[in-house]
Amino acid sequence: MRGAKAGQQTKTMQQAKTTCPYCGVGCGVTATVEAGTLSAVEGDREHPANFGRLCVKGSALHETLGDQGRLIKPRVDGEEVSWEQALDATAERLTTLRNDHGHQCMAAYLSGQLLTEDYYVANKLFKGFLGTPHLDTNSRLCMASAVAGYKRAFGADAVPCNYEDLEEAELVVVVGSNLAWNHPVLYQRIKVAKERNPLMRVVVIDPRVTDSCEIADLYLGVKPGTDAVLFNGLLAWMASKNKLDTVYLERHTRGFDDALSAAQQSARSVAEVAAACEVDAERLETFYYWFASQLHVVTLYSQGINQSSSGTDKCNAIINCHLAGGKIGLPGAGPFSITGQPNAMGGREVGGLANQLAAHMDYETPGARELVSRFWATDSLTPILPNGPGYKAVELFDAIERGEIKALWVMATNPAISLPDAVHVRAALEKCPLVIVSECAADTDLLPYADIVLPASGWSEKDGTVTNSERCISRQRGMLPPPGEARHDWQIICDVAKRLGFTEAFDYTHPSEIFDEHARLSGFENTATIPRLFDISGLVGLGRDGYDALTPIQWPVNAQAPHGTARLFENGQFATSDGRAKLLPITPRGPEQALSPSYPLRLNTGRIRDQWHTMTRTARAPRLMNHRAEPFMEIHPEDAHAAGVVDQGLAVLTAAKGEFRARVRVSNAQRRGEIFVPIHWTDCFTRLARSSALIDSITDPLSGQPESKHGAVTLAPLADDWQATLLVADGAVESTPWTKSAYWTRIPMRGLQRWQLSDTQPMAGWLAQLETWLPGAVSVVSQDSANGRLRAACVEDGQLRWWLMVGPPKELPGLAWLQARFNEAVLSDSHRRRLLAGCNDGAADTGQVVCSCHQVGQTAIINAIREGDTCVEALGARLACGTQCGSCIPELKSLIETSLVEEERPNARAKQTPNSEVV
Ligand SMILES: Nc1nc2c(c(=O)[nH]1)N[C@H]1C(S)=C(S)[C@@H](COP(=O)(O)OP(=O)(O)OC[C@H]3O[C@@H](n4cnc5c(=O)[nH]c(N)nc54)[C@H](O)[C@@H]3O)O[C@H]1N2
Ligand SMILES: Nc1nc2c(c(=O)[nH]1)N[C@H]1C(S)=C(S)[C@@H](COP(=O)(O)OP(=O)(O)OC[C@H]3O[C@@H](n4cnc5c(=O)[nH]c(N)nc54)[C@H](O)[C@@H]3O)O[C@H]1N2
Ligand code: SF4
Ligand SMILES: [Mo]
Repeated sequence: MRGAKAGQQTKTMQQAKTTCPYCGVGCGVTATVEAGTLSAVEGDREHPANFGRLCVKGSALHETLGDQGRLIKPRVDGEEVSWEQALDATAERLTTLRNDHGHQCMAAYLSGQLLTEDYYVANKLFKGFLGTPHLDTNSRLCMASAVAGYKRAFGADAVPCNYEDLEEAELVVVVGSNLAWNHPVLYQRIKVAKERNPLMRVVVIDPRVTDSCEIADLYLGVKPGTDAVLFNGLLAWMASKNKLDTVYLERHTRGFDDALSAAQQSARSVAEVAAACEVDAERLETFYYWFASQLHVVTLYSQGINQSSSGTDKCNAIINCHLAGGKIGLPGAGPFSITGQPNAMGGREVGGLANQLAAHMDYETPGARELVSRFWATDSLTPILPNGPGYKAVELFDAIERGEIKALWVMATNPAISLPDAVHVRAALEKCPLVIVSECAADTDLLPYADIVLPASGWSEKDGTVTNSERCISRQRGMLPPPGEARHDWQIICDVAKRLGFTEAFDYTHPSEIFDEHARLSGFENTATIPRLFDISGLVGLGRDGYDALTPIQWPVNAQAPHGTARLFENGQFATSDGRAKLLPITPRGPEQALSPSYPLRLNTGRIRDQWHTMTRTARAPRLMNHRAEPFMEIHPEDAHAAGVVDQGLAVLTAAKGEFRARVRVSNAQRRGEIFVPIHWTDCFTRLARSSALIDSITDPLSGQPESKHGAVTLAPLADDWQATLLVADGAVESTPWTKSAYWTRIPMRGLQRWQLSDTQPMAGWLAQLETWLPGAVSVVSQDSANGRLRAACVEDGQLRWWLMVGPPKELPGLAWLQARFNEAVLSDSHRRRLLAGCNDGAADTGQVVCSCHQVGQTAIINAIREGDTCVEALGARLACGTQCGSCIPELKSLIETSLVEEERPNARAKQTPNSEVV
């Protein structure tokens, strides 16, 4: 077993410390391996990101593993081939295209989910040795505006703060982030800090009332896209109330006068800002007062700020306020961009964005190209390195569409889903002469476009490092062998590089050697001529043992800071040429995707608590499917009413270029005129519920980040003649003809798949239809034709093969009982008799799962509340909900409040959270 050094070992059980592969919090995980499987995970108590905590996704990691559903063999043109053949084909086709069309016809599209070592060699191969600048990453969709904002203000892509700052702050401003769902462990840390320090305040700024509002002292439900006005307003207010840190401004910054005058122009008074942002003026001024009167303020921001056509400006509007108040470079203070992916930061460090070169150097810095070329020894190549930046993600796919880019290698991301205007992206992929895809999962929306498919190892198999949101480098450790013939990404890249003739430069035998080179480059000629903040030269020469034993450490790590650096800019010195931070004049701009009479509703897209991106991993843990089982759209009651759609009914959103079908959730958490949809569902799981099909490919002119939060759509009911739920045992059928229905979604469960179906066409005869859909005779059936209801099931050789209910899903029994029957070797007679009822006599449906850790449903919780358990602790004592990872606590509180309010006012439906009315 590799990498198990950092843990205790017994004969049959081994433990290793590794890092969670999901969000940018970067929690330490202690994994237990028994008899060749990873049997359990727990939070690493010593890891500085989480000190033992894990969220629901992290704590289900071991349930997402296993060989099933994994890519295990390379493929070329649809045929399974040996690695030799696949690698030869990759190298030969790249060489032919390069000979015919030049270096710049080749491109790579990488991901913040690669390890730093994978990233480093990919960047080195494409920019260094293939001489093409067109290597970009999905971090473009995620962090590009934050990067550009930091670079403009500080002269480097450097996150000033750390997680302790969130605990030490007197005020935490959470803007454009649903921390409770997307960075749950950080959220928990802030919550605990707030309990310890009653003076600490939290402000949440988000158009939606999210679960993060649970800890909010003040909530500002802004009009989408108005954050720059709001922060310009703050700067102008601070100036007018003499709340500036004039000494700090004078000593450590420049650009203040211009920034202030731009702010004053766009934000003439609190009333004007409040009107523009559609928030209550008094509450807005309360926020301004709190911000201005505290020194220890952290503003934490994420995709509600970044994913905008003016995202960079929004970042700088926030940073301006911190600089103007001197709220930076101190414990508990600073503008803190929280990264999304586990290694978004590592990608930025190696230079994975198309406008970067390597190791925090870009093309604009005089001498940087030559420096990198010297280090990589590419001086004999032509060109020694590309001359200037390459295409950013959206531009890259435009260039493919134009026929300019002929070869694309995609690693660990799914542009067919996550890039805006998915239809256009798919057309480009279709056209591209050579698409190479390195991937772990056997079934994704991208794989059908691949000419060459390369099976990659995944989490728990691969070895390397990742950097989290607070610049902390941690090890991911390989504990299991990759399934089938899957190989590590770095190996695949190096094997191709060697076939292309670059043997010496890619002759690594272990990721520790790549890390060593990366660390050396960061320190290489890192002097006054081309100084870089990103310097981990202190980690050079670890050797394999030192690398395997590496404990979490924050960069810079060098001679001056051998133990790492907790906080940047403490001395007021920035990475600009004059050492001063820059304030920028910001002229706010609204979303570019315009609303119109045809598309009058604002579309917001984002994440849900228990799923990760395109669900290739989280959907493998059935319990993570229960919190939100189907694709949905969240709609304000009045918009639902106006469009004639009902809660739990089906509806369709249409945008200029795409369509989205999903179940309706009517919710007061939404503002009027705005709809929220999740980003997670793909064609592998549902019909037409890809959020990116509704988003136009409009980007921020500076960062190239798409405006994914601000689409324009129209809403209509999805007519249905019937609705049905079909449960099918895994392996029971070879084809799924019911996917011709107008609506279908597949929900993986343990040992079976659940399908929710609906169609506009009447079903002539269900029993006849079943014969064409499913093999095996119907074993039990009950029919109520007058009401269009039917239940049927098939038992073969004592095993339950499928189960069907025609009728609205709200009539479904709790599915846990049925799931257990599907997993029974031989069905007993008494169970067989109850099949159609779908439950044990008297066993009640526990409702939609709220607590994923303990699988506690909403109905059970509401019943307990009605019986007097009216606090989270009491519910936990009775049902165990909320007692493990704590992610469901906001929802529990909300259920308590709603149930109590409903008891007082039977028709009240408003979601109540502290201070959370939409203002
Ligand atoms: N469970 C889960 N966690 C994840 C992920 C996941 O897939 N699932 N993905 C990870 C990744 S890669 C990322 S990038 C992060 C993202 O983390 P977040 O940024 O927290 O995620 P989102 O849900 O995309 O959007 C955040 C919030 O921005 C709000 N918003 C939309 N428009 C505006 C606006 O104009 N102004 C303001 N102030 N707010 C607005 C949305 O309503 C939403 O609540 O999450 C990471 N963590
Ligand atoms: N509308 C809309 N679109 C968005 C967003 C939004 O908020 N709204 N958010 C954007 C953001 S912030 C992000 S980060 C992106 C995320 O979007 P993507 O990056 O496209 O989504 P993932 O599902 O994370 O894709 C990762 C793929 O890599 C595979 N994989 C996992 N580990 C490995 C590995 O080690 N090696 C290899 N080779 N493959 C691996 C997984 O199986 C999966 O198929 O979506 C962006 N798109
Ligand atoms: S908070 Fe993020 S890093 Fe931590 S366990 Fe959850 S998903 Fe993993
Ligand atoms: Mo992201």
